[in-house]
Amino acid sequence: MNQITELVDNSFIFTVTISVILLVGITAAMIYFVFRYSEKNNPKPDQSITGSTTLEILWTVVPVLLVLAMFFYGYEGFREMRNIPPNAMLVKVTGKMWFWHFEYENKKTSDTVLVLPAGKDVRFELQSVDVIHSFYVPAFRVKEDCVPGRTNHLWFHTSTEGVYDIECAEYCGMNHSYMLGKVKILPEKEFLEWVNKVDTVKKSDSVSAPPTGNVKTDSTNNSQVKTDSSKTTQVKTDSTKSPVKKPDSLKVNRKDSIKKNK
Ligand SMILES: [Cu+2]
Repeated sequence: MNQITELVDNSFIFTVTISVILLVGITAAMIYFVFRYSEKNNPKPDQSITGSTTLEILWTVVPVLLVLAMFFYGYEGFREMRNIPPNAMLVKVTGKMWFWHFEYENKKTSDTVLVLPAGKDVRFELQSVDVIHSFYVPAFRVKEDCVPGRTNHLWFHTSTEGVYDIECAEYCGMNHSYMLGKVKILPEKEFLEWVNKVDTVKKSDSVSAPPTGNVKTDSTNNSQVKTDSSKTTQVKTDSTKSPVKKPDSLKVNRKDSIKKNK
């Protein structure tokens, strides 16, 4: 169950429902009044209504209650987003003009594609090396700025396997609109194979030190995930024998994007 998604959706549906009811109600009342109290129908204005304390109280109290209810639902979601589970696995996210760089706890790195295990809590430390970016994963209803010189935090629960979009939600220069990425959620076993595999492909513009030690996805569940040194032999050094397909096919070709942009 993804609590954040549910809370954000509830808050959104609640606010939109109230807004639609008010929009329809106010528009209908306006149209009715235009005809009912037109000069043509009422040549002599009715002076009998001078004020109504009941109405004054009503149209003050009702909107205040509605706004408080919207705040309450919004706050519920916000509180959940700030309440990072202590056992969550860590991924460092760096925004860079114009791509996303991810670093796992064992120093494994990945550009553009964020690979995660299914059914886990993952927390992110967000940073930027140049300008303000905003790490946005619509499927999980989370968005947080990456600000140079400070670290922001974010977390979500990776419910089911699949591929989801990552976007930059803060205008950050010429290729902002191409600053896209993917979250690729794999079964835990496949994820561990991927994350503990040594990168042999050197990337020119990123830090690509080989992984050091195995990543654990849950400090309480040790059934599959091990952190003890006896298992470090699992770290693969032979890239030719890897059964796991590198997720490079998902990479956004930035050069192509730039060309298309011209
Ligand atoms: Cu950006």
